[in-house]
Amino acid sequence: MLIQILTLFPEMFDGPFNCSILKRAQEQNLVEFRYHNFRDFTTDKHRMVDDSPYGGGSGMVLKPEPIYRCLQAVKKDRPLAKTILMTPQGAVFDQKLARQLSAEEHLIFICGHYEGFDERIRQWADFELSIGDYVLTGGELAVMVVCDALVRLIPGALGSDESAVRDSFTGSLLDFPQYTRPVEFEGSAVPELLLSGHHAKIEAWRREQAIVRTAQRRPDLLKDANLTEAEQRFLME
Ligand code: 6GU
Repeated sequence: MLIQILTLFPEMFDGPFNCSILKRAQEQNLVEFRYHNFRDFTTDKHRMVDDSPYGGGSGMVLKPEPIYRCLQAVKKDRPLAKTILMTPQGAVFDQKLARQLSAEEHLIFICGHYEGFDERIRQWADFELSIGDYVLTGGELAVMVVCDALVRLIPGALGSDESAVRDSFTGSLLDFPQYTRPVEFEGSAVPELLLSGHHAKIEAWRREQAIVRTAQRRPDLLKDANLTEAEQRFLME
């Protein structure tokens, strides 16, 4: 998978994209990131990427030309790449979108910055993404979140002992509680059942815990959770 990122701040990606699973996925050639600074596509001597808004008002607006030229260059040999504009006005990113995007061969992300961008930029994107209802100073951190979530879903990105199959949200349930050694710590013990070796009982307990936890913390997720009738009755009790 090739992910190309149009950004004024490519250096922001240095640390986060060179650790842990993202680093390993690149070393295994499962994903390649290329960064393009659209300031390099300006033609004026001040290399201006933004300007004041028509109609007045405070703040600066990203100009269309540098982003257009950058996008043309990036898409030249890959015209079918999906282009995604990062903006708080976009569709809110979730695990389902992460799964869909992880199956793409090639993605292009455009990071907005400053107060906004010229409206004409919108038409060059296939869709717009947000990572939630709060305002970031730019799309870079949002792209990192999106890329982290989708790269770990590429087959082979997680080791055999890390599994994306039973993640929270894959079945729309939150994770069950997990424990590791020691069996007792500061007066707090690991549930007996987990030490019993009873795999079927442990699986049943985990499923029940996940359901209860989801009902308590995120009841909105239950509608997509495919609960059995018995589980639904259990929740009503
Ligand atoms: Cl994609 N961009 C910005 N600037 N703020 C955001 C966002 C994106 N998603 C949530 N907040």
